[in-house]
Amino acid sequence: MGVPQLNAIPTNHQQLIKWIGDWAALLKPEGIYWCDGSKEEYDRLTRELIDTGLATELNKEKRPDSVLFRSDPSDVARVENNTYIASPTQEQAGPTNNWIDPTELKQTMRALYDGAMAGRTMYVIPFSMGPVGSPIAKIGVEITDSAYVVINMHIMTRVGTAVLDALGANGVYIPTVHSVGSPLAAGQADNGKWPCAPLDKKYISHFPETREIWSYGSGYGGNALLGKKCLALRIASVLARDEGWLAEHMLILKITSPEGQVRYIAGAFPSACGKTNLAMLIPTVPGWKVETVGDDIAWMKFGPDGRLYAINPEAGFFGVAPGTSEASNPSAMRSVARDTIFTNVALTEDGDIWWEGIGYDPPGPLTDWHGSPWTADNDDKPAAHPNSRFTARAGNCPVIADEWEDPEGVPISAFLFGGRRPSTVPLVHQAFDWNHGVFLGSIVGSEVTAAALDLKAGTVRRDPFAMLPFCGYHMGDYFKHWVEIGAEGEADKMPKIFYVNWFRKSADGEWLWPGYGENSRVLKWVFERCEGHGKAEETAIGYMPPVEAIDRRGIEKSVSEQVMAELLSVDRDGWLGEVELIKEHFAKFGDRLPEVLREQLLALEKRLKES
Ligand code: O2Y
Ligand code: MN
Repeated sequence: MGVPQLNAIPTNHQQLIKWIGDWAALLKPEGIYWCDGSKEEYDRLTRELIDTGLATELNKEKRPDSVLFRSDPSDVARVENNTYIASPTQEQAGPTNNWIDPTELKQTMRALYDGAMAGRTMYVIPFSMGPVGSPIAKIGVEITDSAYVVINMHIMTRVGTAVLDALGANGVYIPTVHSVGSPLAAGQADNGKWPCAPLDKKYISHFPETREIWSYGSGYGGNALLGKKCLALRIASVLARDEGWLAEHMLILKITSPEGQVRYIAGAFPSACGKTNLAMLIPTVPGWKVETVGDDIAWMKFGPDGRLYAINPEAGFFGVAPGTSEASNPSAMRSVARDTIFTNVALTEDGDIWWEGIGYDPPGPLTDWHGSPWTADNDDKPAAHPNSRFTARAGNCPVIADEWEDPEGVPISAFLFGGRRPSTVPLVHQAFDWNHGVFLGSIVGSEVTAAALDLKAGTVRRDPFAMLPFCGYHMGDYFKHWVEIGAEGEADKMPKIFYVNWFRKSADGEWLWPGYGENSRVLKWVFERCEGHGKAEETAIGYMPPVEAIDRRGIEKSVSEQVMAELLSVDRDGWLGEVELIKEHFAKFGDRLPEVLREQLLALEKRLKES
């Protein structure tokens, strides 16, 4: 006997209906429910999650229409070691991805999926990455046994009937399968406990050739909301390579000058470098305005005028809570004032949320992310998990740009790359041309602290284009794709490329640059360079602003002329050391490293030696 349909099948797409039926036969859920994306559906599922004890309803006065979830301690972040790019050969996945033979991986996972949804509902989520019907958008369908995933997908993507209408009877969709990997025996229930499988049974698998995503064992974030990192980056990067566009780990911001001139800038930064803060920055330079188009992912295609147009494929923000405050990001604080799903933050006695770095002391005893009592004396253990999150609607962001849902996208004038570099890398420098910019993207990295990872303090962890965990194929071929995109475009219509570093420190370990809203001073120079009138000097590493070209009005005391000169100096010896590190980094890509990048490195070395 087939699995019961809990509601009417809302599509004539026979291949999709068959695909759902085939998976239901393997997963053996109690019933199949097709999501319509309505508010009624969101409210009903949220109510069920509250009633079963998995979610806590927050104080309606303080945090309307918002809930808090606490995940299992084994399920608190993306699991990079359990994330696979299962292309036919290991060479196709390249040296930066975990690889398992796709046939073997599918066999292992099919065994895990057999009966995995017992006692649970199988939700079918039709979703669009990007405004429904946009020429840049893509449709996906996620099967999941997690109502938490459904409500998060409601916020992070466009879900439901409109998507099925756009798909029609024969449209193309990306099939994605997710199970928390915790089947229920007859009469058994979760009883408020977050369902997931142990770490060694978690699999986040991508099959680039067949454009499939199979996820098992985790209910958290990027492992489970399959539209985000899995589809919009890992699988989309493969589609972009094959179809001639770009799928990037980039924020998109709109900047308006006091004269009303508008430019759009996209920026790639490794995770935990303040991307959401930069996307929502409040400029300190008088008269300038910054608005948000996206905070994490950009999809870009050439428009009819030969410029690159970007959409934000997402509809919400899955932001890190700790450190978000009125001081660091007031717009994010407004975005989470209502309609928000919080995961793993702390709960106050009066039913509101709290996290480390929220900008005020805990208002009293808390319940921590484990669900245990917490007081300020427990400060050796954080009350909120360091990777605790908010899922907030982009439409609730007070600085969301009017055109954030424009199906045609916005024309990009500049790309920013950056990482955390306490030394060597200046506040800002500009690539000489596109290929030099690709070189800058290919060497993005952050210095790691002693505690992080298994690396020596001071080691630079390279994260090319901030895509290290997100590129669905060989990174050397990805560099080649960037070179080819540049060759396809007309030089004067392509975005100008910049490398920024907000994290430079002095010899005594003090931050040299105040960051946050003050970064608008650098954005202003970037804007002026795009307009063709920003002052710049040619140096061995690229074009750089002379000290007076960065507007310091109002911060002349905290960032003196001398400090500015240090921030904008070329550390010749540091860069010569960097060249040796880049050689080691490039060696990993063997003969798949484009010759152009090898030439860029040699040219940099030559310029430095001659300087
Ligand atoms: O840990 C997770 O599952 C989320 S990771 C994430 C979420 C939002 C935006 N970016 C990231 C990231 O790791 O780059
Ligand atoms: Mn990200």
